[in-house]
Amino acid sequence: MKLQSFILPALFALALPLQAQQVQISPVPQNIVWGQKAFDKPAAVKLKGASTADADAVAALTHAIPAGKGVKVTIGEKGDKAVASVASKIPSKPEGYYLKVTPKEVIIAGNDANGTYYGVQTFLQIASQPEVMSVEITDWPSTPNRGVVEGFYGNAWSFDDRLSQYEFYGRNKMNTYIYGPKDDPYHRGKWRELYPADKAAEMKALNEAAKRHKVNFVWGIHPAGDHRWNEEDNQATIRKFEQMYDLGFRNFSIFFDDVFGAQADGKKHAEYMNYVKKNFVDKHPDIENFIMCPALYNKAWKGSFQPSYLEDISVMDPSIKVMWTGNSVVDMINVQDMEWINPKIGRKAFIWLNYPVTDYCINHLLMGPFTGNDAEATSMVSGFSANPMEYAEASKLSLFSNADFLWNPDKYDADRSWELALERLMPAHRDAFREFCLYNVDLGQNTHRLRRFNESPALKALIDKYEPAMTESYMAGAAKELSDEFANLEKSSAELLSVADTNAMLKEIKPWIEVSEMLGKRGQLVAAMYGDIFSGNAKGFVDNYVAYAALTDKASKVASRDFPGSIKVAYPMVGSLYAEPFLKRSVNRMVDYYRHNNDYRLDVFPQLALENGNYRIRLNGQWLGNPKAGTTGGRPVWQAAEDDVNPDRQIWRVTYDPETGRYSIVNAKDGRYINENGSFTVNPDSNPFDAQWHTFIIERDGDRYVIRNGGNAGNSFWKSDAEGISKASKPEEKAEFEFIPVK
Ligand code: 14T
Repeated sequence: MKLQSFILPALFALALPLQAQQVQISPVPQNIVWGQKAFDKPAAVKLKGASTADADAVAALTHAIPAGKGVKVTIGEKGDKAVASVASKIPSKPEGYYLKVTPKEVIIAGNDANGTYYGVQTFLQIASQPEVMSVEITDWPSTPNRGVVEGFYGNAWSFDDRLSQYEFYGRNKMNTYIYGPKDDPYHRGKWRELYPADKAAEMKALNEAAKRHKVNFVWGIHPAGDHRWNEEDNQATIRKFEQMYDLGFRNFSIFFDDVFGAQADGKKHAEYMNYVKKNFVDKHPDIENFIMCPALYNKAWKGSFQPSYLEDISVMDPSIKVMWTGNSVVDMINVQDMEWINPKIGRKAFIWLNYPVTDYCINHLLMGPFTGNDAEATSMVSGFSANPMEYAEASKLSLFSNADFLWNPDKYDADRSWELALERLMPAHRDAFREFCLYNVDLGQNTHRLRRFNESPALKALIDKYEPAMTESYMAGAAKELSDEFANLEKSSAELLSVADTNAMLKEIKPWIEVSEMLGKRGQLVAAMYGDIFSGNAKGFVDNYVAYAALTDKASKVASRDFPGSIKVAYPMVGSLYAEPFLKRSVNRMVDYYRHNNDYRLDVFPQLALENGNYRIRLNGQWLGNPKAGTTGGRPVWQAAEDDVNPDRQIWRVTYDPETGRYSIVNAKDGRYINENGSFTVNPDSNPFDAQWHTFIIERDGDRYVIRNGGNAGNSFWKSDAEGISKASKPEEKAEFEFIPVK
């Protein structure tokens, strides 16, 4: 490790001047040997073998570089006369190819049609440079079925989105597109109905486009919600599949995901699959893939389904592929996952990776490096498809690396692949786009608990370095470096916004870029406030605070997907892991300090509902008390009489945390915290002040107060129940408490 990191840079430094024109090829080829310059970027290619070679491969080549007088390119598949001289060099692997570039000629020889097509794609990457290098490549994919499953809930991709995807998959050597948009009625709700003529024509055109790019369009149906497991519904399935077959589809799937209870019957699913296999697939020998997504599609759910579910479906015809999302719904794939599932289903599972899908965290974009899947796991799958974001163009950043990973997992380097994806997808604004993406990697708190921690490493480093001392003193360096980082985010976002209307990807995610720009501005204001507070510049502090608060409010109102017919509205969240919490903490802290040390313009700050102190809490003339004080039992209860024996049992210490904006409520007698259920948390150590649980939002309503859970405990109001307090299920049930200060 040490040795390598010492020697490698030295080697590269020597090698670079000679090999300046080497192109980073993605996916990374299995074997590649570079030579010297071969020729200048070709303006045309003189083709040999074009009439026998795969027509899509020839079309892809001549679409990029026209046929004519130019560089000699020999093209074909194993067995073709044109490439007979290199036949022994063609790897005998599905979709493999041999590519040789010399000053004299170029040879592209596929082991099969896809191989030739992929050889062309590699050549086009090499030939994109002003000077084209000599090279010899033998290459093939390590994973068989590589691609995408359009399987998210939300607005389905448009026709044009999809056309652009297939072209992109072809270029990046992904060969599979599984069609399962949850919100296409003819896929799920109206699965029995045939596509009407206009929709059928669209589907046909999509399939044909996919084919041209060597993408298997797997047409899928989701009947499981209301299939009655009878002959009538079986036949409705066949009728629908026959319609799709007639339209040209040769790959099919059936989805049973997200159905539960009686509908999730493994025996019925297996019988149905075998029925369709026998009565449809077997009647058409040219059908390539038949895939199913089981109801139990991840290990975490095994306890919620029939214990025999996986065994029941394992009896399906062995040619049927079975999808699997891993250890849980949203999880990266490792060897242990595959070792667990494969024997259970008697075949290699087909991975449905729920990344970069965001239908469960719709306010976030996932633009970070594609990491976390084991290279070794790819040899244990029958296919691997990624479920993307409803933002088709933006998903390409992650899908680029998905393709790279699957083709050659051993050579996959997530960061290198990500950098290259940025360059390929946004060449004219790479640096700006990179800065934006760095702030859009985290998922926020979400039900599936996936987080990504590589948000804005530069900002994170500054926060770690400076924040602890920022409460103590002014450090000019800290203010400047923080301000510069946020200025860079603002500038980068502004650059992207200036071209957003003419760039398909930026247009799609424009609301996030707007929020990023505001985050950049807000960060600079906070850095300025930090200067103001230590120099005693009350006016500057107030002005900057007011600007900050206005921008924060404006950013919170930016919405995405609020077009007519859109399924849900998203409110873009950017920098949710480090940037936003840092700004919030800093501002809360500074405002708290300011409020205690100044009297100029205190009205601009949100008023604290309650000042720190001891209070009695009253409702309907009763007092909240702690009769079991000093034990670990009981709960806060309503008491008609004042506690004369031990008044502290009816006194509550209320403390505001400026960092989180939430209060803790602790009994004055025994120091037990009221928790999110309206009971006690016994041990204050397990309930640190900044805990997400057991701290509350208190709001004023006239001379009464309402209390809400905060953070991880959700946001339900408190209500009064027969005995004490508890969470309200509806806001209307909320109680309005009196807080009476105790001197
Ligand atoms: F079929 C599956 F493999 C699958 O992942 N199904 C859905 C998928 O369509 C969705 O995009 C994804 C991410 O939200 O998760 C699955 O949907 C769920 C997952 C849940 F945990 C739906 C409800 C859930 F409770």
